[in-house]
Amino acid sequence: MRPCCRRRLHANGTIPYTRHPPAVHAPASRLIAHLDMDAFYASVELLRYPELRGLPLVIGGGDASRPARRADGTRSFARLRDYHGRGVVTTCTYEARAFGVHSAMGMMKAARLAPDAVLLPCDFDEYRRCSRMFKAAVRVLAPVVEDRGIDEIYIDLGAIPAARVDGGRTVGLALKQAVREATGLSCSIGIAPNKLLAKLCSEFDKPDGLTLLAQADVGQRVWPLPARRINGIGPKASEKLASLGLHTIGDVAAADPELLRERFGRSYGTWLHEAAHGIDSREVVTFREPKSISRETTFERDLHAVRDRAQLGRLFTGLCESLANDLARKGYASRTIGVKLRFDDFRIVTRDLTLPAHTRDARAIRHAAGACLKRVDLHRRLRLLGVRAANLVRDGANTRSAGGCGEVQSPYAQQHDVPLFEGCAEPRSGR
Ligand code: TTP
Ligand code: MG
Ligand code: MG
Repeated sequence: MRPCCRRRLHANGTIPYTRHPPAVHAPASRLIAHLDMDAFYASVELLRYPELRGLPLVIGGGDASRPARRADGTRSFARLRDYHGRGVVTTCTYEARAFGVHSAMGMMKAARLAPDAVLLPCDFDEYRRCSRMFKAAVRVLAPVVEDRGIDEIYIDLGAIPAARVDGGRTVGLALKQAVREATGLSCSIGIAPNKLLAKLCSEFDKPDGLTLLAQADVGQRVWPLPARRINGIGPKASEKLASLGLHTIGDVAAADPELLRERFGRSYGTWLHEAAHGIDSREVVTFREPKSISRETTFERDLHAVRDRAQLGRLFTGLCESLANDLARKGYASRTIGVKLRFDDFRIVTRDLTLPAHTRDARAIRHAAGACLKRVDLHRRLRLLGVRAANLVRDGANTRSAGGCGEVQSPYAQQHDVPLFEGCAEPRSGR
């Protein structure tokens, strides 16, 4: 890589840059697609409630927002204006986004922007089912796939000769068609020489988009974008970049890499420089062992360990049970069980415990998580509770058999000495 514009800071602390950042040598050309489903959870809901098509729809309500059947057979839906609580929007349709609503926005704020929007609760089982279906459809055409979560994948198109002919356009269209036929859902695809650019450009033409981006297009199509659009530049880094006068990806590309290293550390500074030049040599990884699996939930109102003991007990047990189910479904067992708590002052506390043997037994998880909780000062009220399984091994290897490590027994709290919160099991999931 050739050094570029080695200049020091301006007197005002900003990094000087040139209008035309110099080219940086890129590795041999590859062809990688990033596929991301459009408004995924909301689009899945539209499959079963087609009468909501074209309307603003927000996903993230609780059980109270479940649709009801009227006497005449039609369905009645909850509206956002009727929502009271402090849940956040999980996702929403593009019609709702037109009102300024977006994922992670507080529901009450969303209700002010789009009071007439329809509200539905999450159905993770259905989203997971559709996720498996779209991924299977892609693998029929292009088997080298990296799973990046419930609604997105990277696909290595290198092994598909047809993809070379037109830069991947025909294969991209075929992938979109296959996903639509398998699920009834639309997705957006970006095709580029690496994962970083593919992920970036899959968003260029959402929803239902297909974007091809070559290395030579980086200057024209990528550099004008805000630095935050790069996956890996979060709010803190973009704030720090902005304080240095670096707002666009082009600004970062033109900045002195030594200065970036000085300000952001050797490794992240080097990565920033390369990412801004559209350089990324990561391979498409077809399988990755998870480091941990967790479940957490934010409460509708703050709960106190003593005054809301029964409710907390039920939630806690439900989390442990969901976690045990996740471990069983994914074929893992865990030796380190941890808890995460967020208090009403937003302070986060975690505790964990390493067991003598691996387990995925819900009772053993509940017991270990309860022991972790005993090590936390619970005088303040809680906003969030989470349970985490780490130190994972695959299927059955070296696992504890007590209670049957394969099948999770449910409900189990009635049969068990619940260490802190008490109550019966009621499975409930959080993200
Ligand atoms: P995204 O792909 O980020 O969003 P999306 O598919 O809803 O919309 P887009 O068309 O912009 O891709 O996330 C996939 C799903 O993950 C989304 O449907 C809901 C869920 N999700 C959350 O639960 N919380 C979040 O903060 C985000 C961003 C997504
Ligand atoms: Mg998506
Ligand atoms: Mg996504």
